Amino acid sequence: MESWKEAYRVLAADLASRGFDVEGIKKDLQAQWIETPSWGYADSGTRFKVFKQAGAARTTFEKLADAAQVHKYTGVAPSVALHIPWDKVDDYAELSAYAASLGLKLGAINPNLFQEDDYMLGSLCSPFPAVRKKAVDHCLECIQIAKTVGSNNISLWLADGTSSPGQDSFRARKHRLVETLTEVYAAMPPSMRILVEYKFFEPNFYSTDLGDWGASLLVCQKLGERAQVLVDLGHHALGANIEQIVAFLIDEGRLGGFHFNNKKFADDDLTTGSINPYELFLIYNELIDGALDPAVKMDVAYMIDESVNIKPKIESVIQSVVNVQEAYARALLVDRKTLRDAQLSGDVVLAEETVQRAFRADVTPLLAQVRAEMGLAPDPLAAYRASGYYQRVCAERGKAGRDGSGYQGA
Ligand code: RM4
Ligand code: MN
Ligand code: MN
Repeated sequence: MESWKEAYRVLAADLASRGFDVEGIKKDLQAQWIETPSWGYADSGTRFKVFKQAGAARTTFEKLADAAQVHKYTGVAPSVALHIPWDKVDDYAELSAYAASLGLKLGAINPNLFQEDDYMLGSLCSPFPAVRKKAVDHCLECIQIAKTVGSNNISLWLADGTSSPGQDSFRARKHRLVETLTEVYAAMPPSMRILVEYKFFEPNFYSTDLGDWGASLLVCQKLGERAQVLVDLGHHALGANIEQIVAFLIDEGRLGGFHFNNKKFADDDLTTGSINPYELFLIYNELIDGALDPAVKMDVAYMIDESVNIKPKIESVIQSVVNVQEAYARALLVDRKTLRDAQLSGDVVLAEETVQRAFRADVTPLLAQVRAEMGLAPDPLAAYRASGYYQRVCAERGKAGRDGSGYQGA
């Protein structure tokens, strides 16, 4: 018998004896849905250098083929987010049909409003009416694309801000933003929503028009119910309590989605869970707490937003998906009754221990069992590595390059 099976038997027996519904936990884990980013499969880098990798996807079609590998081995990554114009194609219906042929759906459409000269002073907040119109038109084009590919999420990150004190009026920019986004919002069909991301700095370093969750929430509240806040884990100052922000947004019915990644310093876009898995777990702890509250309405899009610069891209995305699964699995093992009783009796130590006990659990055998029941191999990364896909695409797409074990020579 494979060793994880015995470990699973012991874990399941322990959980059942502590009153957990093991079958329910497995169902929750099987229903998990983590969207991966098209841009995670293509070459990317820093402002210093892009190290081109053999095997990196060169076209949107290749990005989808790679995303399909992540779904094939994890079973929980069935959709792919697109960035327009990075993923511009002539025929979106054809792209959508190709995705379907791979067992994928096209997910959030991200309008790119930060790479043209016209946007030097901003896009939706620009002082120039013609530039604002151009930015609105691009968002409207993205709404059309979303309709064509059957996606219900427009995911907006705004690079707008100012670089020098006095450059522009903060309040005028705020008014322009609400005005332009009102036009965008009005063009969305009732099934569609806009996810409004925030980030505290960069590319502007004096002010950012959507700099924190408060600014995003405020704008969403002005737009309407189908405007919700998107939390990118890299977009906060060091030390910010992201799980509390998540809890507040859940409570207001305005948590629209996540961009999962991890940071050491700022918007580092590292593999999710690679730096601070405890934070990711505590976020899932709040998500489950919200999901269990009948007074709360939640519809959250779980997406990865990473820039895979050094590691082989598909492997890095698989690592992220698995780390997100692990965080969710651990958070499902929090003894909620003990936690609540400890909180209400002021037993701070027991409350913390209850949370930490779940975090310390080894959920590998539980996830292996979940995968086995989905007809998957117990270890997605090992199964992907054994498949030979990477070697195949390296041969097809480029010169000899890297594999997981190091540089192979040019
Ligand atoms: C931003 C933000 C957006 C991403 C762009 C490229 O920092 O995270 O979500 O689309 O980068
Ligand atoms: Mn993001
Ligand atoms: Mn970012």
